[in-house]
Amino acid sequence: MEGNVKKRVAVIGAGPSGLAQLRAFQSAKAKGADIPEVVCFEKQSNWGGLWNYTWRTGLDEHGEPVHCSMYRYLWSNGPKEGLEFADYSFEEHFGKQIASYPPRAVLFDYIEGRVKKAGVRDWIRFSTTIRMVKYNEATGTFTVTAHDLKADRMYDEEFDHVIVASGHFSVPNVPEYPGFDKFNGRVLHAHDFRDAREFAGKDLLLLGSSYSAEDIGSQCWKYGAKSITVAYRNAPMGFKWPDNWKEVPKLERVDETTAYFADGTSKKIDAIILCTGYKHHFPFLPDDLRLKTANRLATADLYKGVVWVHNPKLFFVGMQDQWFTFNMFDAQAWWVRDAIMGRIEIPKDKAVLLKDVEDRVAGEDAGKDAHDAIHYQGDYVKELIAETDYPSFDVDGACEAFFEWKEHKKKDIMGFRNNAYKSVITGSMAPIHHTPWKDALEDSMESYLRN
Ligand code: FAD
Ligand code: NA0
Repeated sequence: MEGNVKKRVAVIGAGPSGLAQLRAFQSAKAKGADIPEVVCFEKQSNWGGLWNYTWRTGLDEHGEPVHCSMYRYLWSNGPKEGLEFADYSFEEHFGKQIASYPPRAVLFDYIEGRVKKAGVRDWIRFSTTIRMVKYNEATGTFTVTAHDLKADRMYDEEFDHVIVASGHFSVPNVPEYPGFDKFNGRVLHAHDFRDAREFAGKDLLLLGSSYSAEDIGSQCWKYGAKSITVAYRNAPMGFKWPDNWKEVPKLERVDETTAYFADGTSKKIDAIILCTGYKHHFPFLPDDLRLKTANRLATADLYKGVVWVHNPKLFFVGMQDQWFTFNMFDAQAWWVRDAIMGRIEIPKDKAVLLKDVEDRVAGEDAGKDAHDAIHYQGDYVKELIAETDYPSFDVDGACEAFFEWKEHKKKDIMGFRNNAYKSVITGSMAPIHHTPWKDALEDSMESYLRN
């Protein structure tokens, strides 16, 4: 766009993806570029997305669905060396190297540190939810309907581009099994889980066999649950679990007190936590703009993983399933910025865009296992950063940290967070944390950073 009339760009969401987008534009501005006017809309009263913890569940103070799916005592489930910003290292932020699996509050502080330094907070309209986005063929612009929740006022504004960065791990996928309506204990989804202490002394049933089941089960174990039973639909997680933890085949039904499984066994339980994943959910996008995709590495309908093939003025950031997170959002945000600023050309021929999506899907499908999937997403990150001025970093080194992490989990699922890895940004080794994860019941930033 350099040299053109100033464009207007709307960014929906100020989580890690939306903030990456703001930082991408700000970094171009800092290098002297004439950037578009960027307005970010965030429905919460603060930035950080999922990392902005709240005790609330259900509806918030304005009657809006609570976005947060995080819980107390959550520590990063992957090594921080896999997600470090290439333009803002942990050492720059904390003034020293820190241990590899920071609790939520520490990562929130890190995310915030970069955007505070960039000075982009006043680009964001907080407590403002986007209700609708419409594309106008005649003008080639989008009408964005925003709701200022504090003033309780709705208004429309025109934008040349919209970037959707509203996340996809907030709206729960909630299956129902026979007997849930009769069960005497609580049935809740992982999205509404907040404090493992609630389940101390209880016999718990978890459904699902992915990260939420693994981590919520581990939290509950750490804070004193009596037993954990995890029912899987397709395959067990297969870790070496503690003695009071069992994986069982699919749940068939429950009655008032007991769960019955596909292998004919049963277990008396006090509560059920549905760790059954999330939905890509965009109530503010009409049919012609709404992304419909499975949670996978190669999303449907996004050229280069970010451009809406049916209207290339619309972008999505962070919609993939995630091995890489913050640094992948950065790679995407820098690329989207350059596409909007005319530094990167998006092919005009829709067939080319569709072919790109098809190839990405085939590339992912060709992988055999998690190892291939990590490489696949690492290669995607490399592909994007090679096309922009995002600082290049050792993506293969980050993949190595993920491979080591997987091995550490296999060896000791309750102890993997006691390991340390080397930063691919600064080259320095993280210290081993002062307290083993299972004994660290207090996880404030102050206690984590005390070496
Ligand atoms: P989000 O963080 O979800 O942010 C989206 C933002 O959009 C939110 O602030 C939301 O309020 C806003 N928004 C949504 N709809 C609207 C609207 N209509 N109008 C205005 N604003 C809107 N990743 C890791 O790297 N390490 C981890 O340890 C890790 N742990 C996780 C634990 C849990 C329980 C979950 C669910 C996810 C975890 N993740 C982790 C993955 C997580 O998805 C990313 O770290 C990251 O938060 C994604 O950023 P995002 O900006 O794409 O989405
Ligand atoms: P997630 O685990 O919430 O992680 C999200 C799981 O749900 C799959 O195992 C799937 O089974 C199962 N499932 C879906 N429908 C079901 C049904 N009807 N009955 C039984 N089981 C059902 O979700 P997914 O999508 O990975 O798995 C769904 C994100 O949150 C991840 O990115 C993860 O990294 C993040 N997270 C991080 C942390 C920490 O950092 C903690 C929790 C979550 P199947 O059979 O399809 O495999 C600490």
